[in-house]
Amino acid sequence: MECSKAKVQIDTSTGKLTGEDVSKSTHQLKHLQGIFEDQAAYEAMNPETIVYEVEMHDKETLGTEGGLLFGTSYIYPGKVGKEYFMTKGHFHQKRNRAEYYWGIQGHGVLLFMSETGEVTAEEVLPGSLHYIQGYTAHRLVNIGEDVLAVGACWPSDAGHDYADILERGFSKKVRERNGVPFIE
Ligand code: PAN
Ligand code: ZN
Repeated sequence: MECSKAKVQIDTSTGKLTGEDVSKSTHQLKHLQGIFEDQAAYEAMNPETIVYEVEMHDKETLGTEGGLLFGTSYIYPGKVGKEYFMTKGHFHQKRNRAEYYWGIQGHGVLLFMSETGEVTAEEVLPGSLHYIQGYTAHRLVNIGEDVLAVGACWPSDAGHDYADILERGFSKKVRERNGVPFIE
């Protein structure tokens, strides 16, 4: 029997995905209107600045029940005012869908928020594993000096609901205070 080579490769030290059905999305400051609290600092920055990128192995069509999606997110180091660069954050559209995250490179914080607004946080480091239960919004924040690379695997029918977070935000922010990150 022939044994074929895998169609996709992951560089386990960086999270980089290459091969078939790999796509990439880039999130610049101009796409993140309303996400950071300091509007004046936001407007003073170059709108082309890349805040984060997501590489995805999307073999399954979005919305396929029973399938999985796999991705690596890269959040770059930086701040808007006192607030560290972060992802938009979302609930899954199908609220009960869970997800795994794991730290690959860099230093970050993963914020979890319940539907009633309670926030908890876990430190993201190379080798940390994070289980995101259903009904829980999630956001990655880079509190380090280098890129934060985080792996993820989630159901292909989970979907992303950004509207809820855009409207009410996360009830806790990750800001720099006296040179150190603070969750408040
Ligand atoms: C991740 C996120 C990724 C980007 O793949 O989609 O980190 O964050 P936002 O989607 O909040 O912009 C995931 O949680 N997928 O479900
Ligand atoms: Zn998710």
